[in-house]
Amino acid sequence: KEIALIKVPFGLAGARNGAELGPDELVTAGLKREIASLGYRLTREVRVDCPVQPANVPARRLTAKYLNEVQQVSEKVCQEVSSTLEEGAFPLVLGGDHSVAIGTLAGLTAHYQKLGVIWFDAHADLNTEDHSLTGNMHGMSLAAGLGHSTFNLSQIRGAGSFVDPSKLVYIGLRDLDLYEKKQIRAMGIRAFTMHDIDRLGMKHVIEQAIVIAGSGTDGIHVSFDMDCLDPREAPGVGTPVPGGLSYREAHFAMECLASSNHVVSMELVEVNPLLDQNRHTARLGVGLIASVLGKTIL
Ligand code: DIR
Ligand code: MN
Ligand code: MN
Ligand code: MN
Repeated sequence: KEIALIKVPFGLAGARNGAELGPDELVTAGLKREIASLGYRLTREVRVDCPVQPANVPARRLTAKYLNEVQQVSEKVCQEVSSTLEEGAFPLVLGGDHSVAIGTLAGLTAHYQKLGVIWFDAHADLNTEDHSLTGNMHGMSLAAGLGHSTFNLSQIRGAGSFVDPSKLVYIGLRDLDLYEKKQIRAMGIRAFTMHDIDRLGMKHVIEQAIVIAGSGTDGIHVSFDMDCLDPREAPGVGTPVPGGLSYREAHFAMECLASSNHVVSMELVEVNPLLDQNRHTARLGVGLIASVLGKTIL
């Protein structure tokens, strides 16, 4: 059992300052201790060099803010994820805002022909440069992964082919832009919204998600935006939305993923220490990573 820790302190594509502090906060909250106690060997630990806020922010409203910075970071993350997979280790990517997923997906698709993806999020992150209402690229990362935006995986050096929408599953959605709703329907993406979780229960939802993302694929990538959780559980996120996953729903989903043996990589993003209370969100993040890596109650 070998794991690589890829820390990506990048927050320019989020809605608020502070997500760039996420990787260090997760380590402070005990991440490496948890990983070690589960019997993993840390074979690589990198801190991707990320641009920080330039002194002069352009006044004109850009359709995709900090596009060049996102591209730079994506290429570095792609490289680290690729090398990790070549070495046979499990990539654990720590954000940063959710735009870091572009680089993760680039690296994963370089290695895996058929990648399953489970995207835990309150949001769909399907906006493009032309449709985003905010210009924040953390809301565009899956559009880039699917090849639906002008800026997409094909612009990342080293990336493979686009993510297959039929192997993608959402869990936790509850705040979508009109364009994103249309896209989900048009592509026929399996989306388990909070309504579906209320109706079906997390047991059914995660089992279905594992079937969709895990059968006929090379494995499942878990992309975990901490804002999928209810803000009472995880207040330290840039865009909290009421009515999210409970502590146990999230842990149960991670435990089921672990016992499926299909998970080939994970990223956990959007931990914002500046908005957190008593390190609650970071500690929950560490616990959820531990559950994916096989920690059980007994
Ligand atoms: C919104 C919010 N749909 C946007 N997206 C967020 O800015 O595109 N994604 N918060 O995590
Ligand atoms: Mn997200
Ligand atoms: Mn986000
Ligand atoms: Mn989100």
